Amino acid sequence: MKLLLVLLSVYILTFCLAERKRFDNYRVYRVNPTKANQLEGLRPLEAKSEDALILNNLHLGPTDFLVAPSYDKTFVELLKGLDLTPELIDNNAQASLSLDIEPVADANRRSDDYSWTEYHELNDTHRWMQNLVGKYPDVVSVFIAGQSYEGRELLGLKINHNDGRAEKQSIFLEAGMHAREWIGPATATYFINELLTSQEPQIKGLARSYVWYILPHANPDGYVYTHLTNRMWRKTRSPQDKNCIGTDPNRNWDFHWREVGASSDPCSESYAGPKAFSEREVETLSQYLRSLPEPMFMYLSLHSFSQLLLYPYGHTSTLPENHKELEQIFNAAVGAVKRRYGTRYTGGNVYDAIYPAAGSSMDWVYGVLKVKYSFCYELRPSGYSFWTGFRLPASQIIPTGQETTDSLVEMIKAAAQIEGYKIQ
Ligand code: 0X9
Ligand code: ZN
Repeated sequence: MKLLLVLLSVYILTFCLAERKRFDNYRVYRVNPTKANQLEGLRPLEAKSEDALILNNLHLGPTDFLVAPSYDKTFVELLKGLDLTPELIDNNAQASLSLDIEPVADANRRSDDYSWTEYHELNDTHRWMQNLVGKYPDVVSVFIAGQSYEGRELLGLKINHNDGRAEKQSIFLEAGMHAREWIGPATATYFINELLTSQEPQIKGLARSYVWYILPHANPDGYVYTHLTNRMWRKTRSPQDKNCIGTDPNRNWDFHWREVGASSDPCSESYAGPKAFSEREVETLSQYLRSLPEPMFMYLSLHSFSQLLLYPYGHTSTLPENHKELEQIFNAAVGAVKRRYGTRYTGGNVYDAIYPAAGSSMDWVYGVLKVKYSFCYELRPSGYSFWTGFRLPASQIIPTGQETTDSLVEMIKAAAQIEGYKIQ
């Protein structure tokens, strides 16, 4: 029996290792296009993600490329033709990735043994949420916000203190839309834990004043893929034309879909999909959001990275109608995120603060569901190294969780104050 188990483990291990995409001798280059013709010259690379993966959205300004050794020469020559000089950021991507491989989950770990000192696999987090229902049966339930292409559930946690308050509004927090942005889901679960266990009066008040819906993994297939195969995966996992896989779920929402800052090339990292709501994750989540019984007070989306707080819109530089109020809330939230560790956030409306990007969840909820307070955090780290940015060390989960909780407390307080609602 023991031998069988050993053989089985060896088989599983070999299978997984064989499956994992490797980046041996791939180089990471930073390129800084400053002219429109340079940007257009780089555009064809969007369709060549196997050769030169663009690690952020192609736009004017520093952009990191993960380049296969077989394509290195062609890449450098292409840049030369565009009068661009690449900066070498990493000479061997695989060596860097190997350094931050997470410890293999311990099969003997107790099911209530969940921590914020490591990044968790999808099933771990789903199991943890299921267990919370047993621990707080009067307050907690799980909800299924939709399904993924590969048939996984979009499992979330609802927190509702049934204390007789009439007409509570909801706050929906979504994370993990982009698969490789691991700090988002980790911060979402940290925040769940705060809402359930904190003795801090402000947090207790927050937990009781709203009906909370928290969805740590809005793109579960992608997240699993970042654990098993390719740490740098961003999109969903649905097959598309040109033999490419996945759509950017944060470009797939039916609000000014594909108008700007979104690609029509299936191989691009910001592919908007063949049509709005083509992705099962996005379509089912949108239906779920529409179906919620309580009026939605606020929608929050956690991404990483760059330390930005963003509000609508992504498709235009025209500011949303209540931008003065959004700015007021923004100031409260950005002030609070700094309090504990001095973490500096900037931001504003997506279009100007980051880059044009149409079809995000935040914009759809604001524009279609008419939720007045819709925000997106681009969490730690700061800076624009897209190569290291998605690989925030696990030792930063707790500080990120703490400062984001500080920020959310002040953000919601500021929004509630505008509405004349008292959190208690
Ligand atoms: O490109 C994106 O989708 C977001 N940046 S990321 O590096 N996380 O991919 C920015 C888009 C604006 N964010 C939202 N509208 N939520
Ligand atoms: Zn993102």
